[in-house]
Amino acid sequence: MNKKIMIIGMPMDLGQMRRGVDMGPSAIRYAGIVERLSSLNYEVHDIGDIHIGRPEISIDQDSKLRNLELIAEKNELLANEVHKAIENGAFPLVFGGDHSIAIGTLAGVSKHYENLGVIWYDAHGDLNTAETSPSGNIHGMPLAASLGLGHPALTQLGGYAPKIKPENVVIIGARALDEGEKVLIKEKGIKVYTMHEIDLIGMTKVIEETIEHFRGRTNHVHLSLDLDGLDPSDAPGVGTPVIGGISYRESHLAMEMLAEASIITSAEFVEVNPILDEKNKTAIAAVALMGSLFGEKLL
Ligand code: 5AB
Ligand code: MN
Ligand code: MN
Ligand code: MN
Repeated sequence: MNKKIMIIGMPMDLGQMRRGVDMGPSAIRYAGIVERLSSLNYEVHDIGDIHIGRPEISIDQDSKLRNLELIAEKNELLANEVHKAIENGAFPLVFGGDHSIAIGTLAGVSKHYENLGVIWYDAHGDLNTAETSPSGNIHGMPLAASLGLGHPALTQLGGYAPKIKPENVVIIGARALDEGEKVLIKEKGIKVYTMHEIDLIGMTKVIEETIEHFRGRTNHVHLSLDLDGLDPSDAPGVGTPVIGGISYRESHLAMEMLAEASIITSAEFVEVNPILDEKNKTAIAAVALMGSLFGEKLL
């Protein structure tokens, strides 16, 4: 794996309605991420946070999307930093913020690769558009937007669309898909491991198959890890918890196998909300998972 890591904080909470997720980057730093990665002999550069400020929240009158323009504008800033990190030969590691930040991360990453793979580790599909969204919350739309589906302010971020192709996406941990998302998954033939498959064949096989799916297709895979992919008992500090999730141990195994295969070339850890958390448990879990993703061994 790339020995240089660029940490980028994206303290944006505009993609949903529960305040506090803007403190995610602080919570992850407080849980010791820089020390953890440095001890694994990485050259870690923390560029700090993208400036979000305290903008007035607004609803786009045409689309009913909450904070559409702001999210697009702030994500342009993130895309630029992610792009710069890759240009500088570093692994971009982004901390959210709600999952709407993935629109910016992917705009920055996919510019560099013809066939970027994406692992979407999440309880949700994040495949809504303005038409299918039950909430108007943009954190439920980043995967659709990156596939080129949805409002142009989101899909055209960075000046090009789509960022990724449906055959290069693997969703892991899904258990709360909206009807419109299910239709889209079938229509586009997106590979999804719901909790049903994880229970049935086990995380080992799920990750083996995922790695196999990307082999020959791409050498660059982005990991977009929403902490609500984990079970709320292991990661309570998230805005949209769903019971029956992936365990802490299964998640470690997944990260270790991905590290072993060394296919991940960029990552983001999102939806950590310290206000909803129990003694920073969720940020601590995120840091431990990043340790495994970057090659930490038990022995
Ligand atoms: B998250 C829901 N599908 O669109 C919607 O946490 C929830 O980034 C979205 O995965 C959850 O509002 C978004 C009901
Ligand atoms: Mn998500
Ligand atoms: Mn989610
Ligand atoms: Mn959420």
